[in-house]
Amino acid sequence: MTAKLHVHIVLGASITLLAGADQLLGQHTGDIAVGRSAAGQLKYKPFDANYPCFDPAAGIGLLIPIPDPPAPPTSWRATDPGFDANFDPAPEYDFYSLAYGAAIYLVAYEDMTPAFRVRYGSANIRYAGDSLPLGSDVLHRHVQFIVDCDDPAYDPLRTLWYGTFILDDRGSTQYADSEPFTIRLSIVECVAGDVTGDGTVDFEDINPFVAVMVNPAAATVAERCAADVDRDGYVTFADINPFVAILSAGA
Ligand SMILES: [Ca+2]
Ligand SMILES: [Ca+2]
Repeated sequence: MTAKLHVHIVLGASITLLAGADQLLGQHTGDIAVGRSAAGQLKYKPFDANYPCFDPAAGIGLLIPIPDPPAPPTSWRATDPGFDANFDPAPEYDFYSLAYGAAIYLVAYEDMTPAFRVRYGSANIRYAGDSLPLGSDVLHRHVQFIVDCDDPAYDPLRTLWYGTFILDDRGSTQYADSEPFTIRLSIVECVAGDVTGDGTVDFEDINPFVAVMVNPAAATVAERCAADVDRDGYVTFADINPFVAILSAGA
């Protein structure tokens, strides 16, 4: 009864927000294409179906469990997406290759989600301002994205971790910093809103969605992932409007 009441309130109140919610459905592979604008600001290339690359605005990376024997896993890790400056220029996206002399760093724009870090060699990114080197104008580097299950701040109810970064040129080319961008990684693949897991988002997903929101601990990882429609890692009231937006779009 409570669940049904919630949904009626939501459907009556608002079918708004997040016009781009369906963008977050994509689970892209490939590397992040690193380049610059014509004006000399570092940037990544958006996803292009003809020349696929990983677009942080639309893609979600996949973490895999690393079990230190005996199980359960003590960390989740990914080495994809990597960073690659060797993509072709794409003037239609104002995307151009880096020039000789560039020295590109990945810098945390804000603190990363708890228990999450990025590592390359001995360099770690956890907090705002932390950085690690990506390389030169022809860089192609796969850093490690790590979620530490032994960290006291690790929350097993979370299905997705993220960090917001900028690209910083410390070389002679002196390109301007990129705009901040967020890289998201999930421990499970799912279609946002498809809580029943049958491949479509429809009214049959409403009651399961509400059930996950009311008691996320009782749901499976796949159900929590699907119900986390705004992809911030948790199932909360903030997921209601984006969920309704997907339902409406499919209706
Ligand atoms: Ca479904
Ligand atoms: Ca959420």
